[in-house]
Amino acid sequence: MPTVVIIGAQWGDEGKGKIVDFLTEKCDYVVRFQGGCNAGHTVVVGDEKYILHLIPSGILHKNKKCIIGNGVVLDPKSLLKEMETLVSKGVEVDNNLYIAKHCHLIMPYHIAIEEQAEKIKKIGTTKKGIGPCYTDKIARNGVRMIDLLYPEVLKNKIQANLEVINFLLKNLYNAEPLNREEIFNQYINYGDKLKKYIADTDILINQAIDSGKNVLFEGAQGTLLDIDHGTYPYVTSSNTVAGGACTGAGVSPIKINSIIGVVKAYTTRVGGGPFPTEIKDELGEHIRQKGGEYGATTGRPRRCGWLDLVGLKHSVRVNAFTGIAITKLDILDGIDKIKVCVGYRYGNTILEEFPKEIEILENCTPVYEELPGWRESTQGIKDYEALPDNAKKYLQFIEDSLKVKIQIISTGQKRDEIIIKE
Ligand code: 2SA
Ligand code: GDP
Ligand code: MG
Repeated sequence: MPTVVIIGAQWGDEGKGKIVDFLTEKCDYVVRFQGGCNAGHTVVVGDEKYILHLIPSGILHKNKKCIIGNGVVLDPKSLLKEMETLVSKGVEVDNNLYIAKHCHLIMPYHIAIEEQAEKIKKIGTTKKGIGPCYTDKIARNGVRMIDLLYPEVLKNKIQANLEVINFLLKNLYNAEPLNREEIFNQYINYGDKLKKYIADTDILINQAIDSGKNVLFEGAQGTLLDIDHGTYPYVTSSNTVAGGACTGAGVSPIKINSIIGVVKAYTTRVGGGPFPTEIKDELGEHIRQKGGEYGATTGRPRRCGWLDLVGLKHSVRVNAFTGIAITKLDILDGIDKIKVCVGYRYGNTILEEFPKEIEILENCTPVYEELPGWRESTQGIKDYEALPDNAKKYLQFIEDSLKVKIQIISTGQKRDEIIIKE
């Protein structure tokens, strides 16, 4: 604190939601800065499970301000549904939520285009329209939150965009064109419902930082899914790395104090793309079942594998983590021998750095070190000293390899199943 960025160090689903919720206690503001409702951040409080998609995971705490920053792509329909679900569970979503005037909106045509594009180029996206929305943003065709309050602007943008999209849908994909009026009316209606939340969030966040408030930036997806630094083209369409917090919220890098990388004790990936340490036998299935490794947004089974230090070293470099939070250590309980990937074998060479070429990554096989597992349960342990010796050795091995301090160890889904090690 006072400003901390939380980043997924692998391919997402590391347990960022749990860590953000835990750290929110000490924060005043929680800010999402990239991605959209593709994210699924799970927080378990008591017996209640919440899955946050667009709303920052800090929302479950009273008197904290939650901000959807300009770097987010926002689907108003999805946001309204999420707000409704939270309110129905007794969570306050009112004047504690702010939405950037200049965040871009996911439109029905983004989802329609992605639906078709995925049939041809199988990335394994969440089909939430994320890529096509960022495409429009970069091509300067985007519809932004504030446009909902200016009907003429909104109408013109929808009309111009639909001319192209409907041409593509009809002639390229042989799919149904979309109705301009319908979309316009729908989005004007969203504007009515959401206008009270629209704000100059960059001003709000900077004022908060300058007046000494604690601000937490909540990353979505993970470093290896970053549009620039991930396993392109099998990535999401935003900057998931720590630098994304600056552009996606309007905050200078000199105002960031710490960056915590969230590292799952093993690796998972959902969607297509290379995954050198994937475990394809029954042990992979065991981890999937025990770890509940199913997409928090789509329900898709996640691919499971061993910890990959080559990918993590890349992640440490591009983010400069000041600390690490290890999650889901408990899922490894009872596994006899735990493998850790320390290099990649590619032809006759051993690679120590994560390759940029997808074709190389696809043909790498992992070089493993094997560490002894532990029989005891670590679930719910709150005191570092109470961990089994071999669990401590595993953590030490990770810390020594990555040269970053492990500050937090999560040992269960619940808020208080956590070890603070500083
Ligand atoms: P997209 O939809 O354009 O962002 O998809 C591009 C790739 O990014 C991956 N991606 C994710 N990976 C892990 N978790 C995500 N959130 C959900 C979750 C995913 C789900 O929490 O489980 O429910 O399936 C997420 N969002 C995007 C995606 O799988 C593609 O590989
Ligand atoms: P996120 O996208 O990074 O927030 O992660 P997800 O919510 O998609 O997936 C992480 C899953 O692991 C969720 O079901 C969490 O409740 C769960 N989880 C987080 N930390 C732990 C932990 O230490 N142990 C166990 N067993 N589950 C955890
Ligand atoms: Mg997730």
